[in-house]
Amino acid sequence: MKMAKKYVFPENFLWGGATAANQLEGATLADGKGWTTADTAKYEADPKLRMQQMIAPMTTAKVKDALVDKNGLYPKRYGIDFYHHYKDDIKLFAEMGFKTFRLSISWARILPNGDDQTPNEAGLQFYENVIDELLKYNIEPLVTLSHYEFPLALSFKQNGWESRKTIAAFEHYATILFKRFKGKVKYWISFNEMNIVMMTGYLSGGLLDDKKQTKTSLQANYLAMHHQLVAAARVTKKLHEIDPQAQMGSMILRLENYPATSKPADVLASLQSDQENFLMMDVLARGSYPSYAQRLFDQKNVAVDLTTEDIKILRENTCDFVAFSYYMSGIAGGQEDDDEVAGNSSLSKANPYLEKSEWGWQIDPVGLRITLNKMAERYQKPIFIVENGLGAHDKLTSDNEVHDSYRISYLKRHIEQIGEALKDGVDVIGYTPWGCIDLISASGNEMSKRYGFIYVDQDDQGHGSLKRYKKDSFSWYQHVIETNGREL
Ligand code: BGP
Repeated sequence: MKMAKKYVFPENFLWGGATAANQLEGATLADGKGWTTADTAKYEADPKLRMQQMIAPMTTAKVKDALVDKNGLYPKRYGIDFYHHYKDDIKLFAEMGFKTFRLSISWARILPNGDDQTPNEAGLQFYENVIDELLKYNIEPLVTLSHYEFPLALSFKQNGWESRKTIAAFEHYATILFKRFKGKVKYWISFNEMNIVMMTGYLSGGLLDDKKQTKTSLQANYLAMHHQLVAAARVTKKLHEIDPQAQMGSMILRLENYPATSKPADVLASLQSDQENFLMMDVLARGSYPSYAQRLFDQKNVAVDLTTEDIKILRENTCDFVAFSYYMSGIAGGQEDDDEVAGNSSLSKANPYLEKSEWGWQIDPVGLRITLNKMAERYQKPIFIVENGLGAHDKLTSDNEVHDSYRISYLKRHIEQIGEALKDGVDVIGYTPWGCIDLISASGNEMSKRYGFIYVDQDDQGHGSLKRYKKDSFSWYQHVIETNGREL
């Protein structure tokens, strides 16, 4: 192993890995869990079909038949059966030396209809078992309350987060968890990539009539955004009341969009792309809508129902740390008639200085350092990098090995930049690469797009032994953690 130059990772730096319930657990309807939007995302592209298939009663055999293929397997988004493998999987995380593990809780395992008064004990017990197993190895659980899923019954009842009533339902759900896991879970995240609710209206917003980018749906998406913001602040308040030692983080998907050229209009486009990207974090980390928000809403022809009480709750309950996912950078501006289009960002433009992943995501480690510095200045709060990584087609050899040097190279270059950001004075508290064990891809690539240090034998159709194998990156990451980032 080549000695790398010394970095400055703090002794208590939280190295680990990240996952989400609906991409990991499997056991879709086990032990009383209700349907979620993620379980039915197969139909997202065709709302009419979704409505036909999913209208209540949703747990009838007919609906189940529609969702289960002829081999009895759920066709997609149903995980790698962590539900039944969690002990073995956590043992592997511990072997790698994880200090933290990011998981999400499926709301519908706790409250099958989203707003039941009494929780489903079996669901709570499952997460308690997982959390206890992590603590057994001194691994800090980092728990996301809502990661790309929503109880389907509540979508039908009140169109998900478009309804203000969903705030109270979410607060009730979160309160149950805070009480149960008090003293056990120190780090919480309210919503995964909350700034993406504009694009994932159905999946994370629970919006049944999300028609994407149409005028009507955009309005619903912005209402969903505002209600999630208020809900995030409310649960922050609740958490601090119930467990003062615990911390609540807010999380966004971070995309650095560089100006296409040094033309002022392109630089402005890049600035405006940042504003749109940071909007929700600005509210939750600074306590109020930023100065640019109104103009943005006017341009999009949307409005939010901000009340006096919302203003107060947002102001008094800012998040404890800021968190983000980072995979790539993009380009803003560069259009022909740039005066007219300034403010739009174009992700389709390629950056000639960067290579791309197999999925066309532009690999940009320095962009991570830039983002860390920007967020440090903007928020002045501890920063947690809760997703990063390379999705790739991995190949299991006949000796059950996976030679993923490309993944090691990607992660090494990003960790180097975290080291540089630490030297810049940025308070980075942890790093949890995405999909530390192979799981279902969120963008519909099933199992083909893998991120893990651990290979899982399952194909896109859900067939396979589900056996776990260590990839080359497993021992590499183990060494990184062991040397606290000094040897990469
Ligand atoms: C993030 C999501 C994750 C995850 C990751 C990788 O946006 O929070 O859930 O899946 O992206 O995306 P993909 O699986 O599409 O490669």
